[in-house]
Amino acid sequence: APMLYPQDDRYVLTSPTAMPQAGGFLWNRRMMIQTTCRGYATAQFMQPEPGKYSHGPNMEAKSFMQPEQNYYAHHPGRFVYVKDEDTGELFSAPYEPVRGGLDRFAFSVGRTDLQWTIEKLGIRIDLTLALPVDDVAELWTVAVTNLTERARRISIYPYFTVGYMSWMNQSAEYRHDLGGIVATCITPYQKLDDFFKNRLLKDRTVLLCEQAPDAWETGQKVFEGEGGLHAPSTLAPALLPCGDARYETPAAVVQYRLALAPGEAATRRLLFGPAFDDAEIALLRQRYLSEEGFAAAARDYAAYIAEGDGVLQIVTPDPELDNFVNTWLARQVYYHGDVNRLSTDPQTRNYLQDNMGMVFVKPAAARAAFLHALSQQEANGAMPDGILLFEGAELKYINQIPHTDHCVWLPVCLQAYLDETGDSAILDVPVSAHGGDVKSAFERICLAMDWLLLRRDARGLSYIEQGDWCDPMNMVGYKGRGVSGWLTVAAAYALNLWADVCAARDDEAMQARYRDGAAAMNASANAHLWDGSWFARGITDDDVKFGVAADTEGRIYLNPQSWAFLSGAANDAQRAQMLPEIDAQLKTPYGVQMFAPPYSAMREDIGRVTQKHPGSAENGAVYNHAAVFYIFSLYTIGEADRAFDALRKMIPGPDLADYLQRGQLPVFIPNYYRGAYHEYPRTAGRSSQLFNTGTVAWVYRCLIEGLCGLKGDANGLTVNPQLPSGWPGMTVTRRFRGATFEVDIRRGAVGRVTVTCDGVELAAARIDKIDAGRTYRLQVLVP
Ligand code: CEZ
Repeated sequence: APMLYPQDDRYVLTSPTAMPQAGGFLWNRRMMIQTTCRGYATAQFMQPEPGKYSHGPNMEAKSFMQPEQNYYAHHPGRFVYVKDEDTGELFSAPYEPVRGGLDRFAFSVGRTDLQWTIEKLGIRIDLTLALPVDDVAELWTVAVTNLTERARRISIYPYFTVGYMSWMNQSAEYRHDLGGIVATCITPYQKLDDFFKNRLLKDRTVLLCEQAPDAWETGQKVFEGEGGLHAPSTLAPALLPCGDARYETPAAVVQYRLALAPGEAATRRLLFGPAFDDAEIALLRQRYLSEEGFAAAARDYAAYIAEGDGVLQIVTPDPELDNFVNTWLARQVYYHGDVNRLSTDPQTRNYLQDNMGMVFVKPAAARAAFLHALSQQEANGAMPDGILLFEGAELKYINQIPHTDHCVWLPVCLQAYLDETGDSAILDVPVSAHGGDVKSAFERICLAMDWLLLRRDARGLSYIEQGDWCDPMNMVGYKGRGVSGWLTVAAAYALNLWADVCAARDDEAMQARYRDGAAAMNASANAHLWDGSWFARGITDDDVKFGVAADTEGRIYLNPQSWAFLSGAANDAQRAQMLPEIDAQLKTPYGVQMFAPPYSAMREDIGRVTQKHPGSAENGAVYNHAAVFYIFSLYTIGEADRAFDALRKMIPGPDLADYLQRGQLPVFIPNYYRGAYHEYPRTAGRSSQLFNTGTVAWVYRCLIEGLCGLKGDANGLTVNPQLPSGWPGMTVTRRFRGATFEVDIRRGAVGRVTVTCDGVELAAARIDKIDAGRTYRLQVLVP
């Protein structure tokens, strides 16, 4: 069997060692869990700030989700040790902590659960992890099957990491009354205020067992003994010691002794997660911990995930692309839009772009989010760095650093909403901000555009302060003079989009104001940033232009080029110069790098980005968010082949060498693949494994508007597919404004796109006055 293959709507990996970091993720409205194929797990839940219930072995720092995290023996995980009681032989599922040769290994990632099948010593272990919709709980099913012709006596020991919970107070014991292990802590704090804030935190971690175990252990050190996690000392005797933990690091491990006839199977269900008190623990148990409870949770969860199905299904000559688009892409878009990356103060640009994705999944949620964001606009038109989602939420981490791009995303993201829904009424919704100042959404966005026009230097270029889209570009303009080349053309693009909206409202004056503003910014970009064959990235506080041919590092950046295509700053002759430079300097087999060459040392006039490891993250990785801006821009200038080539490279595979190099399953798009293709070829292409990324909303837009060319506008659906030149055709099912479009796209001997709708050839390549509920059959011929 191949090492990696799709099976229905799942992906299966049959080696625990070929791609050790590869994993999958599940989420619900309150939590997220990412597990690797080998059993390590990272889980977070909202209360409402992100918290943990399964910890590392030492005090952990709190941070946002990070790329390329390492796993080690004591990393939090979910494991099941299996002991043959007759021979004493031991293995563990899914692979860690015992490791060693398994007879069979299959890690199967589904849209609604994660499964493993492991065989060794004639015993099969099937593990399933599922989540409910509205509670923080992992629902685990452990099935054990005797594959041999003889009766077997075995013990299984689910071992779930609790880890170092708190330096103030931590303990654990088995609670017969609740039917499981309960570890308890006090979230550590020092400020008096935190006492009052922390009172409602879920400071317990529980492992509840449907059937009472034969034995258990709750102390991490005792459990391991001198054997360590590879061969815990307490597994040798017949029974675990059944000890408690008193200001000792807790562990949750239970033992079931099973006597299995030939072919016989046994199933154990477990619930793992945080809880506030005994009453909540009892409730979780009652709600979920039974065959019916698990089945009901699975049904509800499947319905929840199905709400995120999106509006697009494709059949193309590239089945792996189809699989990703049809099974996984909308799911990742929905994850972003529904839980906002598990933060209470998403960065404004992330919030707006994640909700741009929601336009295709739950447009009503996108609408509410855009209005919510506008309600936090500042009096002068600026948008704050983050959008607070809960009463009492605070701007944290990067949101305490002034970035100047947030206003740009308003028209950019709203455009997708207007095209998809035609709901121009959103513009007239009154939005109250900063304590009662009421203005319509339209007026608020005009204010934001005015702010962009104002925050420019004498040359007409946009100030960057301590960052723009690029968070760590924090020292270009911290003295107050530096400007961003990308932001200048991005603002021009935003202004042009907004001028279109003004035009559609017959607001001639405002249209002219923003059209002129855009033209002025494009002119400034050309006057001060055009560097011969491409646009510079910016000009520092000390008047040094960077991202230019004279630079040995950071010579050409992708973002200013992409957005110059979008804004119209680049004319035809410039485009013809820029595209080959991008091909030559930025293209890699894993996608287009966000700049090159990467910085090898700090540039104090650029900032923190230059201190990241060369080829990682913003320091010249294939940063997919930047790559997808490029792809989107290519579709707007009719560069279908370049666009598709870069788009296809966002998805791992389909050949084995590519999978192994990226180390990731094709079930999500990560925020980056390592770049530094020429400097560090050994690591180039490696996935960050981080599935938080603004990329996916744009990938969706690229498919809708570019590849399939089935974009809405005020009156209906426009048809303009942009197939890569090697394709004879494709078919698309597109839901749009309540109707379904079955679209067959073929190449034909035509001079322009021609559309036949239910047998009738249309005068123009568009469908107006759409009937909700109707199914349209379109035959599309493209040149
Ligand atoms: O965050 C992303 C941001 O969420 O980086 C993008 C930015 O546009 C997104 O809004 C580009 O900078 O601070 C840092 O150095 C990190 O690089 C984070 O800002 C980065 C993380 O990868 C997101 O998880």
